Amino acid sequence: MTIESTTPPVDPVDRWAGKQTAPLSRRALLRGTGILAGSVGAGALLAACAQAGVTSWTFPVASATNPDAAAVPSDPTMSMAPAAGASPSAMAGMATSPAPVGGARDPSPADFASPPRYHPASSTPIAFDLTSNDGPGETILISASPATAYRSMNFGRQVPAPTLRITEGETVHFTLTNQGQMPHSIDFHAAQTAWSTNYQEIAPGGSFSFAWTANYPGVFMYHCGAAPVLMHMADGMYGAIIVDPKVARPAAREYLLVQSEFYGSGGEYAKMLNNPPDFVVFNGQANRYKATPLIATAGELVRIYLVNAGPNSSSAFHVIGALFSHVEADGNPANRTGMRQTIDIPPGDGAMVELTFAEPGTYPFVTHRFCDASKGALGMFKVS
Ligand SMILES: [Cu+2]
Repeated sequence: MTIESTTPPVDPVDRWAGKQTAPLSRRALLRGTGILAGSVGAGALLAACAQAGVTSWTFPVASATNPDAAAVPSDPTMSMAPAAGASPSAMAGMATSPAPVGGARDPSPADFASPPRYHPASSTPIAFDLTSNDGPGETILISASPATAYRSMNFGRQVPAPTLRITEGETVHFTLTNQGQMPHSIDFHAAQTAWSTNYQEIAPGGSFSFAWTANYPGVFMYHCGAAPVLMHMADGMYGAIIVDPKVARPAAREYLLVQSEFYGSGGEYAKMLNNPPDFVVFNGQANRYKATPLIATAGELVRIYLVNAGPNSSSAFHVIGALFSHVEADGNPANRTGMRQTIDIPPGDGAMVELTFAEPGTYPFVTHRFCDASKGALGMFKVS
């Protein structure tokens, strides 16, 4: 159900037949929206280069005149390799505080891993408003050590985007306001609505609203679907939706982890196409919860909502030293199964796992695809 629009969506046929078959750089996108021509200094920021027929762009190293940009290490994976194999005792206290890098900010709030709380289903629509953002002010710190900045595109000026938690049967009244310099869109995996009606691109400065109802419980991804989708997703335009079942789950200590990949320093479409990523992260920053472990108590029920935003790699989620007592594929109680050790979450999917730590100690969590864990998809539970 479309409610209102201040700018008409881009024609869906143009969008896929045209833009999708010819990879677009940010430069091309900005030119298309008329931003480059009227933007002083934009040309200096966007240093385009052609590579194997695919255009990508990077931004220059930090300087006094361009504090938004930041240097990117030549091989950011090298200094992260020991994490997965180190002993728990050796890993405790290895935290490094994120240092400012050319104005880069933390990707998402410090408490992002603690999802919004369950609420009983209401007949009153849930308002969920997002802004879409891109451009020079959206540089985030995707790794604290080595300090690495990334020029993001995002919803709500954070990566991952704000979490939507609702209850099965509730209706969401959604508005996207595009504050960026290029078209953006929305795609709620929890919704059942026509792509051609509600998931179309919104021009810069425009806004668009529609309502949808969560008919199924689960853990879902949402993301921008503007072309090229790969770039908008790899640059940070994704978030999580938790749809609780009508009958509330038992009380537990709850966490949310969103796995995703980063390629280069932002907007590097050729790298996104070719793999592999430079960083694979939980909740927007490599090794974030090695620096600040998630806490739990031995014997209590711990529930983790998981989303793999990808855009390219599967997650093999595993907690070292623990077993999942129950798993729900897609986070749906209809898919509930018993004990599992490692669960596969393809890009664009979600899951829910429950576990109980047997005794106090430190328990790493990883994707058991260890090339990705070694690139930052590693965190710790500190269990008292
Ligand atoms: Cu977008």
